[in-house]
Amino acid sequence: MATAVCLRNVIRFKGFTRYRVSVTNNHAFSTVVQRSNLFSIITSKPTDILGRIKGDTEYDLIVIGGGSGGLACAKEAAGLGAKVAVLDYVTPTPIGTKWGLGGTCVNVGCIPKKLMHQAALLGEAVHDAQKYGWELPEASTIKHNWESLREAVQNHIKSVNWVTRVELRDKKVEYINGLGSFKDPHTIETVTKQGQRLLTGKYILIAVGGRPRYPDIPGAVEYGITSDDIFSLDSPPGKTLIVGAGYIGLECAGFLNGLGYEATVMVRSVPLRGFDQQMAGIIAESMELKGIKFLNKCLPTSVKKQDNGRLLISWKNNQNEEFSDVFDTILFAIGRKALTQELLLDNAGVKLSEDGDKLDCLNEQTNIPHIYAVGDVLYRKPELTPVAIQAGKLLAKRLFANSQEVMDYDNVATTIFTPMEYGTVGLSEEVAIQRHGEENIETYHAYYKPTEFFIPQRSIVHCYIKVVALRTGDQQILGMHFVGPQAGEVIQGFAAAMKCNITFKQLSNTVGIHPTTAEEFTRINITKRSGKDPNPQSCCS
Ligand code: FAD
Ligand code: NA7
Repeated sequence: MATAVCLRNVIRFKGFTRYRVSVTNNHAFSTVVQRSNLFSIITSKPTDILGRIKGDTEYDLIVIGGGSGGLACAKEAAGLGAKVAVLDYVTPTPIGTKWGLGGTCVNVGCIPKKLMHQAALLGEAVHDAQKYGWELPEASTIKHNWESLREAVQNHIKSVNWVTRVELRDKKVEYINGLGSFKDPHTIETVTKQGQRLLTGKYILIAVGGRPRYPDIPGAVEYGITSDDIFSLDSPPGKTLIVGAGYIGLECAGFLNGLGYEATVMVRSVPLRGFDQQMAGIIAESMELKGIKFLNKCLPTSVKKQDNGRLLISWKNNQNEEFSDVFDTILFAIGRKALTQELLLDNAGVKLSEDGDKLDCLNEQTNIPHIYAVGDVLYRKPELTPVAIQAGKLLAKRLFANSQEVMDYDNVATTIFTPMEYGTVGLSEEVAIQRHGEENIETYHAYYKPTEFFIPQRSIVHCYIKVVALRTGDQQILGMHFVGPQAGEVIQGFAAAMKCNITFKQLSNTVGIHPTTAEEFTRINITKRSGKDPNPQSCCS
């Protein structure tokens, strides 16, 4: 007797094709066949109430989180023939900001940040342009329009959201707009507009990233905003207090000031703690010179809304002295928490890192062997988009293409897009000294003047580079640091050289490209130890 069957899904994997067919009598035939031998049915298993094969899984991979890491892994895995579902859901911020598919980087991180930074740089360039002969209206009459910038940035983001969805569809990755949590180690529960869904996966990837934290002080959540809100703010931010002097705090302060808003940074300890502190000092100094104020060693104590709508912020310094001032916007950039709480990890037996909300993994594997994690949710790994992407892709290859390659988290380059940008790869000078001893470290340094600064007579005090190397042999380079224009573009190539263990001898033997700022690394020759003046003698010496 012929039985009517419904082809539920098809998985191509390593030369085999698996056809899963369901029949009406609560049984399913899971067939694993060589492509040439289509219907040789090997097993017949009972199904559960949802029609899933008991003991089997619907998806090869379920990814929770459609950001940089999750999407990279999902697309790579699908390309290798795996059946993949991606869940992505954005909980609105306290003031109601929400966004589309793609995660932090695209919507409220790297991309809008870089665009706003560029807008700020253009403001400076307008002034330079006059010196280069452009006949423009009187500089003081040139105004920036926040609404136009916000609209341009948001339009770009929406186009990226759209392209991301199309890409997933093309690659046959199922996108589910729902918040995912564990029901058991192989089952993810989610609620979508269509109702509750249970999905089972052979492998599960946690790629939920993080969200900004708020301090535990009165008024912070009610009246404060974070980087999640700033890029889509309806009205201009006005006079802004940025609490936090990390990567994000300094970048936000930089572009707000560049766009013409009064910006003040409240620093708890030191700016850019964890980065090379000499370079961090140079960045902070250059920002101060541009008019950004710093409130050092201070902590906010409360935020109150006045009748006129402005915000009264109170704070204390490390002497316990109290201060207050009125701002239009208060932006908290005090770090980020990983979004692990909503995952109900206990249901899967996944353990969190010792100090709270992150996942301490070895090669992205959690304590439950089939559950993995990539991106910002990882404990003590760089919180950067390319890191999440690379780890996600390599993981997919290990799971579905027999690859052995693991992610190398060392010597990851990054750039802080402050007005004077800071690009860095490898060790800070202090960590190099800590690890190898001061007597074994040679630090080369130089101030330089970019050619394009000559005509507008821009100051060079903050264009500075530093190379930290071992002292012995050909002097292996341990860290490279660059403050100046286009720092990311400059440091990227040197990051590749660092991966190849570049030595100071090789760097010095590299012929520069003239006239560029990157060539300064090939000309550097003054050691700190020598005490010689690191200021530039001439442009071409
Ligand atoms: P995310 O991109 O955050 O994606 C996680 C996704 O999962 C989100 O969409 C989230 O809503 C969703 N999600 C969470 N929980 C669930 C759940 N339970 N169910 C379903 N979905 C869920 N990095 C750089 O390399 N360069 C930069 O210049 C840079 N600038 C930055 C500027 C700012 C202001 C910020 C905030 C970050 C910046 N970063 C930058 C960091 C970068 O954005 C992150 O490292 C990167 O986005 C991390 O990717 P991810 O995949 O781990 O998580
Ligand atoms: P960071 O780099 O952790 O910086 C957080 C900053 O906020 C830092 O200056 C902290 O000072 C400060 N901070 C932390 N808690 C408080 C409280 N409670 N009050 C006041 N100030 C505080 O986080 P970011 O959000 O800037 O960047 C996170 C990542 O995103 C970054 O690594 C990039 O990769 C992208 P501290 O130095 O701890 O004294």
